[in-house]
Amino acid sequence: MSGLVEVTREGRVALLRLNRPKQLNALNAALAAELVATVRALDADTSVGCMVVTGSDRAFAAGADIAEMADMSAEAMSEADYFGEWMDFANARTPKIAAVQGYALGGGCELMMMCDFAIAGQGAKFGQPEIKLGVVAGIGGTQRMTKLIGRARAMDMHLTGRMMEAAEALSAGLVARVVPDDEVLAEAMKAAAEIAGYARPVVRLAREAVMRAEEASLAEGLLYERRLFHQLFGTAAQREGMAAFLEKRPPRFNEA
Ligand code: CO8
Repeated sequence: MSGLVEVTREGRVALLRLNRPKQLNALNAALAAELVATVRALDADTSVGCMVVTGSDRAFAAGADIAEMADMSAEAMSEADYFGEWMDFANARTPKIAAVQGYALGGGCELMMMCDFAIAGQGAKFGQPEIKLGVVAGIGGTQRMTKLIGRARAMDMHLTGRMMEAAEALSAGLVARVVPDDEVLAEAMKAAAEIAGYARPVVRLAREAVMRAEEASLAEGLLYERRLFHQLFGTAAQREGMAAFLEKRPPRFNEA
């Protein structure tokens, strides 16, 4: 690991900080590989209940590294399956919260959307400016943004390449919460600690069920959710959670 992603732990929460601040955390192949490998390892670690992904004050990430990509050919892109490994980031079963300050552009906005939800600062700016570079989004921007904010708004973003301010991103549904810039990380860590305090297998199923809504028909999704609900009865988490409520005490999960 070359330090392009700094990892720190606070209890059951892992904080991942992108560490190319001078390049506004532009995502080059080395950073991408390190971030994906880090997430794979943390996802397999049963002592991790939630991850927070963040950048610097100026930028969450200003996109894929333009200098690195500029001279590449289609053949080289395809041969390297450039950014193909991001699927493992998106599919990690441990929840990931994006804590966003400053720019989240291009691949940076896509990275944010690969997290399960985002908490942004009031000064954050979002965009898919690839059109200005003569390309289109490449790690899910046209797909995930359209699911999140609808076709009209996604078209506006991808066809004009304009930036969206935090207040608009909140009302559009691109981010879950907007807080003052200097409170972003604390707010994200607090939410992550809350999630990590719940039963890990149940958190994973809840995440999976919500993600299923993007793929399945309503009838299939409802059935899937109901079956999960049924199957949780008799598990340690359900026994503890419901007993704690009835005994008027806080539940104790993840203590084994
Ligand atoms: N790539 C490389 N370097 C970058 C990037 C980037 N995306 N963004 C910023 N930098 C560098 C700048 O070159 C500059 O470096 P230097 O100091 O050596 O000149 C440094 O970061 C600081 O940037 P600026 O001086 O430009 O700072 P400003 O405050 O003036 O501007 C902006 C900030 C508006 C964010 C501006 O830097 C900018 O427009 N950046 C590019 C944003 C962009 O176009 N992003 C999309 C990139 S394409 C993409 O993400 C496609 C993803 C899909 C790929 C999938 C492949 C399969």
